[in-house]
Amino acid sequence: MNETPILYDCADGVATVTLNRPDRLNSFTEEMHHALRAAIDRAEAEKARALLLTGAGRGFCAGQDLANRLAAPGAEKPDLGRTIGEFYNPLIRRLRALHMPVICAVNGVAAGAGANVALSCDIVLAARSASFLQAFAKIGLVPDSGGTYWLPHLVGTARAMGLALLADKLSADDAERWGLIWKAVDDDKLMSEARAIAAQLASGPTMALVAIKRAIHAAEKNTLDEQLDHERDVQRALGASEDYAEGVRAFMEKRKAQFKGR
Ligand code: T3D
Repeated sequence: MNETPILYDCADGVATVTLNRPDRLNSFTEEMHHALRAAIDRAEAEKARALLLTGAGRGFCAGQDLANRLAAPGAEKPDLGRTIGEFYNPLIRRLRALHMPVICAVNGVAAGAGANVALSCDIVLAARSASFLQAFAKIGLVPDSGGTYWLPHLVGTARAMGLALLADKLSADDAERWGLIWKAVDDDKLMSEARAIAAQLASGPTMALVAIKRAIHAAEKNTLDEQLDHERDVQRALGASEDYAEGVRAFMEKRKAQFKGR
C-alpha cells in the first residue's frame, strides 16, 4: 500500500496532481478523496493557473476501490449515496467550476468513476494504450460521477447507451474519433504533450480561459439568444481586464503577450 495516495507538485503555474495507488489501479478510497481535495485546495492557494491530473503506474483510475464494498452475507448494505454525495459529486462539480483550466492525462485504463472524473476535465488527452470503461453495469450500478451526463452530451444517445449498457472498453483512439476526448497520443508522448498544453494554458489569460470553459458549459442548456447575451456580458467584463489590454498591446507591437491572469 502506498503511503501517499496523491502526489502534488506545482511549478511555473502548473499544479500536477497524480493519483497514486498504482497497485489498485489508483482506485478511490476515502483517504484518497480527502488527499485529492487537499491537493486541489493547495493548487488554488498557490494560485496555480492550470491543473494537470494523471495517474501513477499502468492505470489512470479504476473508480471506487471495490475491496471496500465487499459485504458479508447479511451484513448492513453500504450507503453508496453517502460516498457519491460526500466525495464524487463535489469532486466533479469542483473540477468543472475550478478557476483554472484542468487537463487530464489518461495514462492507462480509466474505469467506473475514474472514467467520469477524466471526462469532467476541460481537456482530456489519453495514451494510445489507455481505454475508457463504464464498468458500472458489470457490478449492478448506474454510471455516476456525471457519466450519464457526459456520455450523451459528448457522443450522443446511441453511443452513450452502448457504452453504459454493454460496459465494453473503448480504446483511446476510438474515444478521440467519437469526440469523447480531445486527443489520443503515443504513450511515450503523453506527459510531454500534456505538460506542453498545461504550460500554454498556465501562461494564458486565465480569466478569459475560465470564462471560455463556463460559456461552453452554459451552452449545454442555453438557447442561442441566452448564449449571445451571456457572451456580451462576459466580453464586457473581460474588456476591463489587464490581460485584454496586454493582448491588444502585444498584437499591435508584434510581440508575444505576457498575460498575468488578471
Ligand atoms: O461505492 C461507491 O461509493 C459508489 C461509487 C462508485 C463509483 C465506481 O467507480 S463503481 C465502479 C468501480 N470500478 C470497477 O468496477 C472497475 C473494476 N476494475 C476492473 O474492471 C479492471 O480492474 C480494469 C478493467 C479497470 C483493469 O483490468 P486489468 O485486467 O487491466 O487489471 P486487473 O488485473 O483487473 O487489476 C489490477 C489490480 O488492481 C488487481 O489486483 P491484484 O489481482 O493485482 O491484487 C485488481 O483487483 C485491482 N483493482 C482494479 N480495479 C479495482 C481494483 N481493486 C479494487 N477496486 C477496484 N476498482
